[in-house]
Amino acid sequence: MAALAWSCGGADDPAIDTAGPEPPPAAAGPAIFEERAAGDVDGDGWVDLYVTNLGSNHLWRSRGNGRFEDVTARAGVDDPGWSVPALFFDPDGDGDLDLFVGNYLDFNRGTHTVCAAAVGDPDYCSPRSFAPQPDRFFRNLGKGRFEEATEQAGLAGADAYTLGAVALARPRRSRRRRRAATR
Ligand SMILES: [Ca+2]
Ligand SMILES: [Ca+2]
Ligand SMILES: [Ca+2]
Repeated sequence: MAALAWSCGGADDPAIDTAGPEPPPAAAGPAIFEERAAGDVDGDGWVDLYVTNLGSNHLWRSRGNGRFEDVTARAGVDDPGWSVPALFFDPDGDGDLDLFVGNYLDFNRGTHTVCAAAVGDPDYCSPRSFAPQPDRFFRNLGKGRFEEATEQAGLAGADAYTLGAVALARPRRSRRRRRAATR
């Protein structure tokens, strides 16, 4: 199964207001689109799409006719925090794409504050003014259903200001090479 992820957002993203120190939408309100990852999570041959947000993320399942349906709740892959990178990959090698979601920091209308620039004007606060949010790992149980396995993956407690992620795959050795290596 193929997987793909790429970045966007930032000052060039029309969805992001960079005109002043206005707070972002509340977590329950309209979300700021951050990134997306693409991969066939249910093995039906059609590439599905995971979109991260400041607020709820969304898994869009391709119906195969150019239309998508929101299966986030059914799949169990939402995250309410400020999610930025997302990766589909298969670290357990079972053929089903698992999902990593990286979270940035705890920034919403409730935690928003205005800081002062060096000249005294109101400005955005440094990222270090906010607490980092934990990353999440979701294991694909098959047919597009997931369970959170952050702790089992060894990622629990690794809070960081995550803005990017890369998955490195180790080539699988052939059965003959594995037998040779154990002799
Ligand atoms: Ca699919
Ligand atoms: Ca989120
Ligand atoms: Ca897997």
